[in-house]
Amino acid sequence: MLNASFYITVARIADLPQDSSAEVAFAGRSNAGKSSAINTIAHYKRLAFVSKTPGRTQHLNFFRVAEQRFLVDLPGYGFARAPLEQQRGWQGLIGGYLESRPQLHGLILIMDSRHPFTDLDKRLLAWFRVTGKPLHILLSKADKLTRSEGLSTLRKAQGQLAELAIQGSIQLFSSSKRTGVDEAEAVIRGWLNLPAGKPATPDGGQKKPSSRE
Ligand SMILES: Nc1nc2c(ncn2[C@@H]2O[C@H](COP(=O)(O)OP(=O)(O)O)[C@@H](O)[C@H]2O)c(=O)[nH]1
Ligand SMILES: [Mg+2]
Repeated sequence: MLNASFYITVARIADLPQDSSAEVAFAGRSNAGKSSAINTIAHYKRLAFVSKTPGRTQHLNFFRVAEQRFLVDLPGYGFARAPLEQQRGWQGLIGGYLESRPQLHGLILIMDSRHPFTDLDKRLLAWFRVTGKPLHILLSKADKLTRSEGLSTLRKAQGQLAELAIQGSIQLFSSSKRTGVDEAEAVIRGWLNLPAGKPATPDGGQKKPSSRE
C-alpha cells in the first residue's frame, strides 16, 4: 500500500517543489471521484478533501509517498459555473504543469464510468498525448454498474481510446468498494520506481504500466 502525507499546495508554476524526482498526477472532471480515488489509493482518510462543492480548488496539491516521490492532485475541470478568468488560470496552471514538468512520469485520468469521455476529457487527452508520457485511466464509481455493465463499459472505453489514437491503459475503479485499487497502485508504483506493493488479491499488482513504445 501507498502511504501518503500532505506536502505542499502550489498556485503557481514557479512554486513547484524542487526536491522532487518523480510525480504522478491525477486529473479529471469535477466530481468524477478524483479526491476519493487518491484517498483510497494512498490509504489516508481526507488526504485530498472530498468536496461537496466541486471546482473550488484551483491549486496543485502535492502528497509525498516516498523520498522525492509525489502524487499530485490537479484542479478538477469542467465546473460550468467557474468564471472564465478562473478557468483560464486553471488551464494555465494545469497545462503548464502537464507540459513542462520533467518530474511528471505519468497521468492518471479519472472519468465517471457512467459517462466517460466528455468533450473536456477528450480535449485533455488529445492535449496530453503530445507530451508522450504514460496515461492510465480509472473508470470511477464502478460500484454503480452491474458486473456485466462494468465489463461492457470497460471494453467500450478501450475501443474509444483506440479510436482517439491514444495510448494508455484503462481499468474499472471504485473507491466505495475498493475495486481496482491494486491495479492502480501497481501502475503508480511502476511510474514512481517504487518497489511492488503486496497485492491484496492473487492477481493484484500484476498489471504493467502502459508502454509508450
Ligand atoms: N458510489 C460512489 N461514489 C463515489 C465514489 N467516489 C466518489 N464518489 C462520490 O462522488 C462525489 C465526488 O467525489 P470526489 O472524490 O470529491 O470527486 P472530485 O471532485 O473528482 O475530487 C462525492 O459525493 C463522492 O462521495 C465511488 O467509488 N463510488
Ligand atoms: Mg476533489
